Amino acid sequence: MTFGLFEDMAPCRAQREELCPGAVVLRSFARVNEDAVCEALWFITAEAPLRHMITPGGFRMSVAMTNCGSYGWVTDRTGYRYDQIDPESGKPWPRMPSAFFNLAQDAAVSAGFKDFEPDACLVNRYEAGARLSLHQDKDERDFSAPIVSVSLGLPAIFLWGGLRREDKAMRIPLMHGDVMVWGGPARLRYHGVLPVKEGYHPRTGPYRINLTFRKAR
Ligand code: MD6
Ligand code: FE
Repeated sequence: MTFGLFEDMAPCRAQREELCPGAVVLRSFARVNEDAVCEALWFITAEAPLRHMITPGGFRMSVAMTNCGSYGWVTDRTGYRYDQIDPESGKPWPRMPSAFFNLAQDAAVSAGFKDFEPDACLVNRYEAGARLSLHQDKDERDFSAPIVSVSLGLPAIFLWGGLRREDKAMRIPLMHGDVMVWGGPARLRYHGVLPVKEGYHPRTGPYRINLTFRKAR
């Protein structure tokens, strides 16, 4: 029997949108524990500050990045790689907070991927105008693990392409708290982010933050 009394206490984890086999958007999934997630974020960026990395082609990325976990994704003139050491500090990346690890694991389970043990979390910060061009995530050793991607703060339009760069991309709006999980047959799909619009979000100020969890090694 329900009395409707606790309706607004229902976990905000209702909607799931299947984009294609292997890819799902879990709307508002990260909002259940957003205090802990946002707090942990400020510890990470204090220890390993966000920075604009340089692509192998010599361009400064408009997205500022840092990492936590055993491995961090980095790019410089020599190429892309996962590294256990933050090249800026010469120290290991900050530990992955349990609020991050648990969120990623819970989202993976909800999407049907059991036993996801992320060892890398890339933190992306978009200011107004920042974008990420179409790419595949293929620097990981093992494509059998999914990727879990958490959106915080300002909204963005996610470009969701196919397995070939020239495949037409769908446009998926991603809001604060939305989590995308993809793996299996979708693991190597092209994707990107359109330039983020100016705005202000109470959690993140003038930024969109994205956390992507991977099994790098
Ligand atoms: C972003 N995300 O949403 C950029 N990659 O800011 C990614 O590039 C990405 O969200 C692989 C899987 C999920 C992602
Ligand atoms: Fe990606």
